[in-house]
Amino acid sequence: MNTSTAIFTGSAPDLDSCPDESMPEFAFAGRSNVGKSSLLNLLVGKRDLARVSPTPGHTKHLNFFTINGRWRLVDMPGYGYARVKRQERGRFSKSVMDYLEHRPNLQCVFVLIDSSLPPQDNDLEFLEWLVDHEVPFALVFTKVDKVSQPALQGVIDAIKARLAEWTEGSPEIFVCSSAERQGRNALLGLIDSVLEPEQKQPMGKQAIPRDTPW
Ligand SMILES: Nc1nc2c(ncn2[C@@H]2O[C@H](COP(=O)(O)OP(=O)(O)O)[C@@H](O)[C@H]2O)c(=O)[nH]1
Ligand SMILES: [Mg+2]
Repeated sequence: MNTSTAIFTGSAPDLDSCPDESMPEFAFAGRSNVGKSSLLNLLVGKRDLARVSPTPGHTKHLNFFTINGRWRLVDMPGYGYARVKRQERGRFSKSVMDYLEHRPNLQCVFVLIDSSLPPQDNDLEFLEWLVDHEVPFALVFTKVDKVSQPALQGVIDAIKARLAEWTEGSPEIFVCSSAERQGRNALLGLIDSVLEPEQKQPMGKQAIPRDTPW
């Protein structure tokens, strides 16, 4: 898929302020500094559409980007950065949880996980929360340029082992490096398969059924 246009559509502090529900949405979630904004920029082929923050914990709103006038990417506030003020830190931000639980046009959450770190408690808590709330998700291991192949496999296996404690299904897994422009086509391929159901899958959300959280 080409991403011929990518337009910043708005910033929402909470679910009520989100844009209309007319377009399928794909959200990027993960710890602050995991590489959400960088990966979003890689997907749309722009260097600076989403701000790559030098200050972790910076993005506190849901940021919406309309792609090809047809679907949206959503850059979500990161969780778990210790220097964010305590009352803003929470477990995960309320706006994120409300959005994930109640947004009808949300197709899939890409959960970004830093492959250069051992599994982090807040990543695991977030994954368990998604499983519990039957939110469709895929795993995206970021910054793979920083790790060896065996180390990457170790991190992936560790996360999969924890997920297996909560669900029988297994999510799609992507490995990405924004620094080396790796993973773009695979991610766009998943998005395409949801948007173009006649190619492979049944319509829309049925491609990633909410009642089967992997
Ligand atoms: N080595 C490497 N660094 C990355 C990669 N992606 C992001 N970064 C760096 O990680 C930091 C946080 O990235 P950012 O996209 O702002 O993360 P966000 O807080 O999740 O949006 C920045 O300094 C990026 O340059 C990657 O694929 N490889
Ligand atoms: Mg960011």
